Amino acid sequence: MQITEITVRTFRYTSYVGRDSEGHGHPAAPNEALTSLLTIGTDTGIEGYAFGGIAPGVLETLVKPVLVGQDPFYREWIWQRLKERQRLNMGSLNDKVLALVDVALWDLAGRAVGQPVYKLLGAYRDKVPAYASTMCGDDLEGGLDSPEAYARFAVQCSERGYPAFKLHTWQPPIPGAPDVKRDIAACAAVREALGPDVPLMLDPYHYYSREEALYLGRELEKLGYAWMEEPMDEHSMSSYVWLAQQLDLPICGPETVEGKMYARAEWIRYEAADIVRGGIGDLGGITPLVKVAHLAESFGMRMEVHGGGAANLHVLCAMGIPGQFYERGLLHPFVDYETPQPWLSEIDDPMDDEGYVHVSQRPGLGWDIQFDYIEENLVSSH
Ligand code: XYH
Ligand code: MG
Repeated sequence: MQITEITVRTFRYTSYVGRDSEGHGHPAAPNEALTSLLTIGTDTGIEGYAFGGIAPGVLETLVKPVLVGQDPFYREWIWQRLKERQRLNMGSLNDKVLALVDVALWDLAGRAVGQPVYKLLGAYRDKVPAYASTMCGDDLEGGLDSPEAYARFAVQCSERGYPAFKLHTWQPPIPGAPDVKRDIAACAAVREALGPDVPLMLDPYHYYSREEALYLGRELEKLGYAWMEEPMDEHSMSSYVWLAQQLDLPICGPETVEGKMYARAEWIRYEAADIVRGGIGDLGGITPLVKVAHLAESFGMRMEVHGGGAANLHVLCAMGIPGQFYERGLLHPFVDYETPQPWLSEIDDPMDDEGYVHVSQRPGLGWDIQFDYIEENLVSSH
């Protein structure tokens, strides 16, 4: 089998989410948005898919020269070649591009052999407990505009079946943010509402000072929280070493710092975090995410995968480390999370009443793609 073509189709859809000036998502009036489908085609007619786009220049000059003509089952070889090309092309060949290519190659492999990806990785389970991961706080009446609003939404999520809950609290440009005392007020309200035994986590403003992060950590210890993630700039690993040394509360990270599995090896080596973190978008695909899972396991550490979606879910179903959650979200009282996007027949992460997300048994990553919708709403292709 040989890779013969790689295409990107960009198409329109109606979104109910808007982005603030910092890029955080919030509920919004219906608005036209664009997304893309990457397709890797082969000489056998079998294709692999990933949702996202690669700019034409990057695709032509940096991606196709590595992939076209290659056996698509040589995923490790392809991933290593693309990673090496990043050194002088990081502005364009970023980890998100590597992730798209790698995910599409894993999807292709599953479709070729008629198996879901988690079984190609070495299945461990078919379902994963989820936590409700909120959108960042806002100033919308009835939204996530107060500690009481978070508490109300936490109860709603608990009644839906979620066994755990993570707050993303208020971030700039929301007025009054960032504010550690307001963050803790929201965390305390949620603990009060859900009782003492529900696993709760905080993911606050990502640029607090050491002192502010320490204050948050000590208050979360009093509230019995399960972990805190990314309270400071993750480029300062020494700040996390300092923080982790002073807290019993587990610190979960890194999430967004560059460096793939190498950065996580250094965070583990220097004890900057107690729980390892990363997702396919942060690391550059399924291939490196599995590397990090095995790295964490080798140090007796848990790993909490960043973000939802089919690719992260398939890796979670092939991880032998106990105790991971699936991050389901980002959720909000005003946002309908359960209805699939019009280009898929079902959502990636159906959750039962006990709060378990079930992985698809369809080949590849399980997407039943509605190609008619994509063609009818096509904006461009390259
Ligand atoms: O919107 O800043 C944010 C969140 O941090 C989001 O990017 C991400 O989903 C996350 O942190 N998940 O844990
Ligand atoms: Mg996070």
